[in-house]
Amino acid sequence: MKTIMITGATSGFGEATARLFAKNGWKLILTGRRKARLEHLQDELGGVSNVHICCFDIGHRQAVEQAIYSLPDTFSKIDLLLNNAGLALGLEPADETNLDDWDQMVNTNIKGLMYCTRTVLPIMKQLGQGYIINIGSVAGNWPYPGGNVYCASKAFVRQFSLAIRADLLGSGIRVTNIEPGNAETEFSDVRFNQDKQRADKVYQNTVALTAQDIAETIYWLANTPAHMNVTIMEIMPTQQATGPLAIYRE
Ligand code: NDP
Ligand code: 8X3
Repeated sequence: MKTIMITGATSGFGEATARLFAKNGWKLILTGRRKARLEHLQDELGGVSNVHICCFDIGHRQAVEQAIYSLPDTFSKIDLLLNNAGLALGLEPADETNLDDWDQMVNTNIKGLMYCTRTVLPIMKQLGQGYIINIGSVAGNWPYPGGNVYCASKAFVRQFSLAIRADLLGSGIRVTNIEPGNAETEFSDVRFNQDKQRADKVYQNTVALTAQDIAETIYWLANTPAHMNVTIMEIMPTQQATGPLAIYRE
């Protein structure tokens, strides 16, 4: 029985992935800050023998280490780490943004992902195999107004994924960066501080990706042969594309 550790399993991509992998017989380590949601998922997806939950803020290094070092024996062999927890806060131009929001995006999207990776890698190295799937974003490739630190944090995720692959050559450990475009989850509720009307507009009159689309992609990747590494995977809705470069005119 294989084990997947999913950061940010309480909603969106992480929750859909937890459901899909549970359905296919995997054991789950689920993390997030919302304890009630984690407990609900544990009950629903197989109870304590199949689902281990860890409630912590991923930006706190000691909390990450404590959670991983204290895994029960039956969950300690992690086959797949899904570094998914992340968020965007605000869409203001760089000179107007809230520095606390910038700190939180860096702490979660960059530092949290670093801490989980660094803590889990020795386990995989010892096993001589493993798979790290990072959730980047199109925002890491295609900057947009108001994206500032969010875009930069996802560019970090892309380059970090590529760089650790270089370190891991010969280890049997695979690394993929998935870069989704517009997907309907709680992402925009969080970005716009629970302003539902503003969040809903992001998905109005278009067909966005779903959390299930991304979960199925992750499941497909997990089942590719061990000799094959999909390095980068950018996925947009059909109804999304890049725009032209902007020109300011007097
Ligand atoms: P959701 O808001 O639905 O899910 C985000 C998850 O991250 C939640 O489970 C949340 O759990 C967790 N999380 C956020 N901050 C922390 C923290 N400090 N500590 C621990 N967990 C945290 O959004 P998505 O499912 O859409 O987002 C998942 C990932 O996908 C993110 O990295 C996002 O940047 C990325 N992404 C999203 C896209 C989209 O359009 N939706 C497109 C491209 C990438 P909790 O609140 O319980 O802590
Ligand atoms: C989420 C997609 O375009 O809103 O990463 O930044 S976008």
